[in-house]
Amino acid sequence: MTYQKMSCAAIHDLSGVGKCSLTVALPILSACGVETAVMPTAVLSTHTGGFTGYTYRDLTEDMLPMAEHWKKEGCSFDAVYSGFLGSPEQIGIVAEIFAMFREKGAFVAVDPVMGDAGKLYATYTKEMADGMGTLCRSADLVMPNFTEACHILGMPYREGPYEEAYVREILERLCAMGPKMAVLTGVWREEDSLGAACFEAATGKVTWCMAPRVPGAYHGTGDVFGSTLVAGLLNGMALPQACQLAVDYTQRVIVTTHQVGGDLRMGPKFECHLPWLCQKMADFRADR
Ligand code: PXL
Repeated sequence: MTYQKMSCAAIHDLSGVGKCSLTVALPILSACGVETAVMPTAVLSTHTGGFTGYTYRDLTEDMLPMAEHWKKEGCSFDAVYSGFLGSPEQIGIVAEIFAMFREKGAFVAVDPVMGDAGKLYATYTKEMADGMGTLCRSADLVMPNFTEACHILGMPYREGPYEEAYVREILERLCAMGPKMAVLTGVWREEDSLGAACFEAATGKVTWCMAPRVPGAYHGTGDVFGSTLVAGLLNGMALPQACQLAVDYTQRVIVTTHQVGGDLRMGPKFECHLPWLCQKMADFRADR
């Protein structure tokens, strides 16, 4: 076989129960052929969405020494991908880590995880949310939902349906902050569909990537989407193709999560669809 090296450093928390962040990013990136280094920003017994009494071990102090050690060992990455962060200091540290690996050519992807449905998550203070905005400025790609994008841009949060011009305005404003590419999740015009819209500053083109909507809200699916998007780009897909694949995979995962039911806090049932995703990536690489 021909071996294509693709590598990523994933900077997210590690939540023991309730699949999200690293427990989603690592398996998806690996399944897509991406050699992945992980930097846990904190270790929690569960994620913070709907659980109470969770443990929280902050790893802020370990982050820079970990990155420095990686650098000393000669590590370089095709991408650095950050998500949920645990403290305001971590945001500055992640910016430093971006700078360290960008020098060696890394593409920087930021999912400014901090809220949903118009509200910030329990652990996010206004200071942290503002810091996330600053971090987005140093990214090549940002992928907020509407809650996060509106907070970063200082716009009031609006419920859908969303007009094309409004979605374009948000995407353009995100790229005006610095990133070359922006993806906005939770986009919809008709009740029966849901997806993401992507934008590249170089072409000025907005593409809506949609799939049939499944009722309900599913914790951790933003991380399924983000990891698949990064994996698609690392496999060489153009942004709209990677975005549509991420929407399609996330939608399949949500269908199964919805069908299985039970405690939705346990996270998306993404494992059973990994073979489908692997095949899509393999087909794409074979066609190139
Ligand atoms: O999926 C986002 C996320 C990641 N990590 C932790 C979270 C959340 C959302 O609540 O609590 C710890």
